[in-house]
Amino acid sequence: MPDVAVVLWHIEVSHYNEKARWALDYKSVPHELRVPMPGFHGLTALRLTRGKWRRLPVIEIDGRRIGDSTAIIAALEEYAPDPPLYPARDADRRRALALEDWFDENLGPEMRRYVWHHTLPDTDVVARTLFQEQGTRRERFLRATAPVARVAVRADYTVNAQTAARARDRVVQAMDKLEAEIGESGYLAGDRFSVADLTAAALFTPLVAPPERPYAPTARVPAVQELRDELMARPGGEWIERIYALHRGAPRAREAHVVGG
Ligand SMILES: N[C@@H](CCC(=O)N[C@@H](CS)C(=O)NCC(=O)O)C(=O)O
Repeated sequence: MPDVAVVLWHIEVSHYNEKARWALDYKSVPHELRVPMPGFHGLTALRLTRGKWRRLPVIEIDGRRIGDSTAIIAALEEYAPDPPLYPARDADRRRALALEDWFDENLGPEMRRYVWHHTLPDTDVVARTLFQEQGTRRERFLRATAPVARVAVRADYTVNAQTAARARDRVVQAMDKLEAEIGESGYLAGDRFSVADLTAAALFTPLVAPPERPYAPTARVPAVQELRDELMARPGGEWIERIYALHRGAPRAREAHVVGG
């Protein structure tokens, strides 16, 4: 058992993992972050959740293990209710949860498809996307397994030229949706920051990359840079930067890298 009440197993660059990290930091919950070796993410999640869930993030709260960023935020909302991420008014809460779900289902997988399709052929950029620190054991492991990992990632997330082209359109459509949904208050649901704003902003990263976003890649391939520039120049890109500047807060975690989960 870990020696802190809350542990998050995560993937640094991942946008779904950023959702969970942001919620923990926003609520000022002291926690520990653990990182499996590349290639062991799924096995770690399966081991932690006794075969129920094969993705990260997975959180441990007082001995309970929960997978999926949406379920993690729901659990944190009970564990540390203040400040809330769910709006108080019923109608606003329903809207916030529906928008969280929409961006989870429609933006998250398409963003990942586009970025991996263009980045996977360049192992140097993959390493600088996944890791802040170069020359580590993790990086050597990644480089040694890159040819197999490329095939596995493409199969796992259905990444190919056709799905990537469609993914680009869908990411742009998600930005259209974001811009259409921002209310007069400047927020997506009600008149204050909520899980809807956190989700939309987090899932556009690290492509749209505000300085407050932890674990931003240190290199990008041209196709990724081009979409990033296009999105950042839009009102929705400015909104994401503003939301990060106003609400991201400083990381509250103790880091503990683990090998093989
Ligand atoms: N809907 C899930 C998606 C989580 C997810 O897709 N995680 C990916 C990273 S973006 C993952 O764990 N990939 C590694 C693997 O499956 O081995 C959530 O919101 O947490």
